[in-house]
Amino acid sequence: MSLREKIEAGERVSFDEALSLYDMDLFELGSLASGIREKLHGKKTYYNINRHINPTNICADVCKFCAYSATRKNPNQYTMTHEQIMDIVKDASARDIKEVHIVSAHNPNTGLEWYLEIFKKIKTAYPHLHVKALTAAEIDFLARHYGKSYDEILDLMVEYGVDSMPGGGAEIFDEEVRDYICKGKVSSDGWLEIHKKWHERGKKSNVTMLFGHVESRANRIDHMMRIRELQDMTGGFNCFIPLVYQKENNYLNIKDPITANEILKTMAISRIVLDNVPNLKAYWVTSTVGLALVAQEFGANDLDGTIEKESINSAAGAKSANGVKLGDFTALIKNSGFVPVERDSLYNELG
Ligand code: V47
Repeated sequence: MSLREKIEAGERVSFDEALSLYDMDLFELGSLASGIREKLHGKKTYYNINRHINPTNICADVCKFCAYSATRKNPNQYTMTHEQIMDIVKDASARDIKEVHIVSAHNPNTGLEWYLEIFKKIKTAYPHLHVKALTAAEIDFLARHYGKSYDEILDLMVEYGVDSMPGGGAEIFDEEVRDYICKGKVSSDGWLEIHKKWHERGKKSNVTMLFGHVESRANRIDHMMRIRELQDMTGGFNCFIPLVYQKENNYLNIKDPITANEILKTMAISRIVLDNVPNLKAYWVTSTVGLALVAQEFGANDLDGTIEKESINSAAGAKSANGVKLGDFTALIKNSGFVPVERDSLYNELG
């Protein structure tokens, strides 16, 4: 049986087979990934009406790829008050958002309650809003800084109203690359352990991969394999999100940006390898809207959402600072031959 036939038959691919897929013709790979996407989701492309909030950019960590942290190249430090955050939520909820996605830097000065009270205040005032908050990197930081275990922080998150966890902070699991790009941050095992514990509480999360910097193709496949292994155990990942590295204003100094061909191949391969993760998100913020639309032909069935305001990736050069208008978003999906379907944060269809 050829590798193509094996994939078409729905059989699982090995590490070596996955790596060899990079040698396949782009369009052949696209048709294989599309076949899987169609079986799972038909022509539907999901989106979510959401608001990103990044409450502080003061960070105890020093990731080389980050342009957002004020302790790196960004001179404009800020920490929002809860009142400022609630004003943002009030304003956004008037536009019928369904989710707030809250990711902060690792601020050592606010106290643990500052992080947690945000969630309780939002859930008390807007119980219908889904709070997606705290990456495993933040959880690891809070646990270490405040002398708590992962379990204690995760229990507090549940108590204060966090509904699901975003997939940030995964970067690349390979320890050598990780040491180079984000030494000192949550380890790969720590990241996976936190998500495992979250899933064991009956909760869902996402998982990202930051690619297009110093990592090799083998590093990407290794990253996907570690996700697949955990997902076999817990089934708690809703969505895989490959994040394309943005090169401005940071310390990685990558001269050659990754090509569109390599991005689409990586998307398609992830759709094939991650046979147990239901959704593949083309995050338009880092891929550009245009390439995210093309990625629908390479396995992606989710384009995230309107976002409204985005600070982390736009600091590094992405054109996402002001989100995208809902009408434009759905029209673009339709015009590319797919069916836009609004979803909630747990992938239930709305409407
Ligand atoms: O973890 C930081 C990444 C992530 C850069 O779960 C960069 O639904 C590219 O995780 N170039 C935060 N990426 C964003 C994130 C996310 C986004 C959308 C949806 C979800 C979800 C999660 O941004 C960080 C880091 O990997 N990042 N700097 C950069 N220069």
